[in-house]
Amino acid sequence: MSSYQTKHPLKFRSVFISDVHLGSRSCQAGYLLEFLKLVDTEYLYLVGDIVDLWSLSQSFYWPQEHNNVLRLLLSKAKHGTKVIYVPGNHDSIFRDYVDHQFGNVELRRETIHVTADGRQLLVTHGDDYEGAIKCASWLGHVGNHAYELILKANRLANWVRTKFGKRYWSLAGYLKHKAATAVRYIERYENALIHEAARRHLDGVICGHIHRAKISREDGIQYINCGDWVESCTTVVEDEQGRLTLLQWSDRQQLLDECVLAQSAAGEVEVSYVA
Ligand SMILES: [Mn+2]
Repeated sequence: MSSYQTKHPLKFRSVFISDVHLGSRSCQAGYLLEFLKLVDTEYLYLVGDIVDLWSLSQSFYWPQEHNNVLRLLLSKAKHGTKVIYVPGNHDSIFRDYVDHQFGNVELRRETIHVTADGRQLLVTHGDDYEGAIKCASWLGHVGNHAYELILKANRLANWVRTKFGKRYWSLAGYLKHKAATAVRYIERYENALIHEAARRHLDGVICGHIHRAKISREDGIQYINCGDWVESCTTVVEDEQGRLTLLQWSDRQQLLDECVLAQSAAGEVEVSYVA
């Protein structure tokens, strides 16, 4: 029935995923499973906040789908995919075990990915570089509870949209997009990471954390944010030539080639959250 069948498997050199938040009610595990099942990749980077231990400690929530995501990741690691896990702030407990190998999964505090065309990219969740911008942060202003509320509203809105056969849409993404303070916060965050890559004489940075997918270039430094799997269902992929592309996986009926939102070659591009 699905036209995915003709596309099996989706072959990439690398896939970068962040901010999945397994164990939280907002996690879009179903979409992620759907995507991961179709993917065949040499490298799979888990760029932090894969499991949401903050959320789990407040209320335990672990449906079968969330378990299936972990099982699929481990099975990929077992069957030849090089899986590199860079923990974030919501799964920071795993930072105590970095530079160890768990089964076939490699744990790193942060790491350097070398693209097929030889560029060196810093892979980090990103929360470490928040320090300087924390005081004025959007999250600081709105607070975690308000954010949770937005995510709840988003779930409700999408439930209604599904009933009417509409595509998935991100309310939190939309609101963040609208808020001027959020824009300033995002800019500061991006600049902090670009600055860090430049300081280390690297070609760019791949991060997550702020749930805002993007591929851009600033003063010759590439900024790549994987986005998330609680609102926007985005991922960054690298092909055999080293080209990095942002994908959005939010519509079951949508073909992958229609999901391609941006190509690094095209310059600065962003995911549009507004349906
Ligand atoms: Mn984070």
